[in-house]
Amino acid sequence: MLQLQIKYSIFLISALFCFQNNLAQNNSKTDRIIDAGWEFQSQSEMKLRPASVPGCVHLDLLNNQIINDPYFETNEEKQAWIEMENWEYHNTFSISPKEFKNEHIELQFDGLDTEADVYLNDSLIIEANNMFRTWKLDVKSLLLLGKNKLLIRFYSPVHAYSEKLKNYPYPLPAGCEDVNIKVSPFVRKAAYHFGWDWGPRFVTCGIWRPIHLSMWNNCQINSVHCQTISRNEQKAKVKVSVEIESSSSSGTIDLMINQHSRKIKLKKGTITIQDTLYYRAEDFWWPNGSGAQILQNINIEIRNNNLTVDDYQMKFGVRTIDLIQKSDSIGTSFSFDVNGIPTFMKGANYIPQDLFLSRVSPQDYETLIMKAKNAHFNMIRVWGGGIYESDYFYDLCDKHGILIWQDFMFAGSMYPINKAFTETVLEEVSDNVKRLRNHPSIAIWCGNNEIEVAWSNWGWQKQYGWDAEASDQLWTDYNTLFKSDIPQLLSKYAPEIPYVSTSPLSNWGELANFNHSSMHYWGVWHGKEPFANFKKYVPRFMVEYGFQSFPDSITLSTAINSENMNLESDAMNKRQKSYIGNNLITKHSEALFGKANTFSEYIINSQKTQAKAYAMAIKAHRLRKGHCMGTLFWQFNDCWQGPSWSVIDYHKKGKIAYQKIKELYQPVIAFVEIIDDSVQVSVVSDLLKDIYVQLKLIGVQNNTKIDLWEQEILVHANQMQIILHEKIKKLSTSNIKLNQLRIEMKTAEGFNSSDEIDWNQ
Ligand code: BMA
Repeated sequence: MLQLQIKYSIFLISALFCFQNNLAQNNSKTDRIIDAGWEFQSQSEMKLRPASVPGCVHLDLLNNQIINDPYFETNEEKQAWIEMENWEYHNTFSISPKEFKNEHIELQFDGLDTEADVYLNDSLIIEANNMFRTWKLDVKSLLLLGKNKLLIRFYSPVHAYSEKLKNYPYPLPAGCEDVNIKVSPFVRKAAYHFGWDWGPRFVTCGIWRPIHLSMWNNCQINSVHCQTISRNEQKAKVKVSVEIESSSSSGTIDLMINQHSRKIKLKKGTITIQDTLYYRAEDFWWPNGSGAQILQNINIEIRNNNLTVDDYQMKFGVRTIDLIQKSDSIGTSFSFDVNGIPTFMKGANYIPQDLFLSRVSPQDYETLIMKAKNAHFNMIRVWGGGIYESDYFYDLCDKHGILIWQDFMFAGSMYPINKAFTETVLEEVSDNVKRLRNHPSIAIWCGNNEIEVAWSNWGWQKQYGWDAEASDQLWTDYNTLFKSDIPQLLSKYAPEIPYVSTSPLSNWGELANFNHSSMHYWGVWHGKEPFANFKKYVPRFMVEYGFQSFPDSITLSTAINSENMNLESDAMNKRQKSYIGNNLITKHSEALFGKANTFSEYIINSQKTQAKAYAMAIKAHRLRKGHCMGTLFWQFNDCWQGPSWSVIDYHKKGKIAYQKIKELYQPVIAFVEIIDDSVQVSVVSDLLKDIYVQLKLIGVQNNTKIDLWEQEILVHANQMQIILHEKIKKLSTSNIKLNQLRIEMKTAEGFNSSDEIDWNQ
């Protein structure tokens, strides 16, 4: 009897187990984030305190009142000790019996900054060495039912890499790092954390992006790739590729791609399934100013017996993008065709919004991208000394039509390229390319910032004492990574998006170079050339140029005590990170607006001076539309309260130049120039349709205005047109000596502009 009872109980238990196991098998994939309950400590103090995840050690120290605001006064230097410590992050999380039944339980770390060992229940599971990578592994065999321990130990990159640095055969240029032991080229960590010429040095560390625990059975969607593979004026063809990972070698599943269902035979490993979707021209995605930003829903689902196993939703923009680099009568073009239309790019260079990235809020992203959209940007460059931005950033760019020039994260340095370095970099590239490639905003990948131009023009070989052999080795390694390994990976994962190995491709040293390709023109600022040179040096595509100004006094006062609100104070002086210093700002602003009586006046004059510089440059670039097909000024935003080339300060306040740029980037705009003794009026249109504009030319003599000429003109789509070229004597009957000429433009669509030029003849 007892035996029978035991048998019966065993049958019941195993039936229940089978039933539960089946349930687990049929369960859809679940994902939870391990964000609560974290604590941190330094290895030298060993005292646990509450921590925030995602976050970083500086913010945790701040929240625990161990340190004061890192951005305040000269706290940057007082807090340098933080980068010399190792920091531990501890947590426990629990696994329920139901969760434990899943076939696969994976831990995924979206971002660990940077050099870190990860322990799960005292087993070392990951040795992380790259802030930009996603680390994922199946930890089912290490998990315990109930409580599990997670420990992440972050090592000071300075300590971790100084040995490697010592053993490396050659000294390496290291961005803007300004300390004795320069480890930044060795660490795959945001270069600006080590200091840049617009921001402080805070070599922070921590869990900067979420940690997921995801559980699945049988199979899951690994990645999706959507690409517009062909397009004509009527329609476009989109290829959707879905990579499925399966742990079972038999059985079938249903794969749904936008309601289109098909049966898939499972096999162990990964399989890729493709589908084709067709869209009409009305559904195309366009950049801001060229048309609407229509996003298509792409829904992918795996089903087993009518139950969802895994699903994936995204928004996709149907568009093609081509980078045109052709030899022509003057040199080499550099321009983008979007949906086959040559598109003049207007925008700026973007830097990370903070040194401590977890405190950049969705609201911060929205404010900045809306400011870009409202100022008629259609392109932003995510610069290589920062980070691959958050998904939300690219979602907003998709939604508002801002194309992205995406650098890979390398800037102004040479790297210790060897097998291990290349391996982690290629993982980083594939993680980020797979994450970003479906965004219609991604227009171009660029290998790095300024390495080729520096190699050929900045005298590195002499400065770092490399002999021929060293130079040869470094250059070969560079070429292997940026001209072979990375493009090879891109041709596999995102062949539809153009790639250039570096920016710029041409150097500003010689006038003839402006007929070739992409350019960073730093003659004004680093070369201390006059503003008028912006007019002289117009490239085929301007990726960087700029002039500094100070942020507003309210913004500065959040970091500087009132008694130090002057140029001479240590606190203010140490905010100026460019070797050029404040003197150049003072020189130009005094020449234009006179000596400032107060510091507030100095700030305003610096901003007016910057606005003038940017206006001169943008006018010159737009007037040469055709020759020049893009203008991206340096820089859009700030990462702290300090003087910089930005037009939006750390607290998101627009500087005077922001307003000016908003006017200058309008889709249609009129400009006046004086060429010899003639007045020339031109209209530039980036619109894709013809439009009538009303133009009025006015002469100004002190406070008196004289109407000189007026006309309504049909301006052709996407062109620069010279409307008037006339000797001033023919336009003005009066003998009054004019001080200024002004062209005013109005359109029925609400575009208004006015441009003026001093008349000294
Ligand atoms: C550019 C950028 C940055 C720098 C800026 C100003 O070349 O790439 O490296 O902040 O110059 O010097």
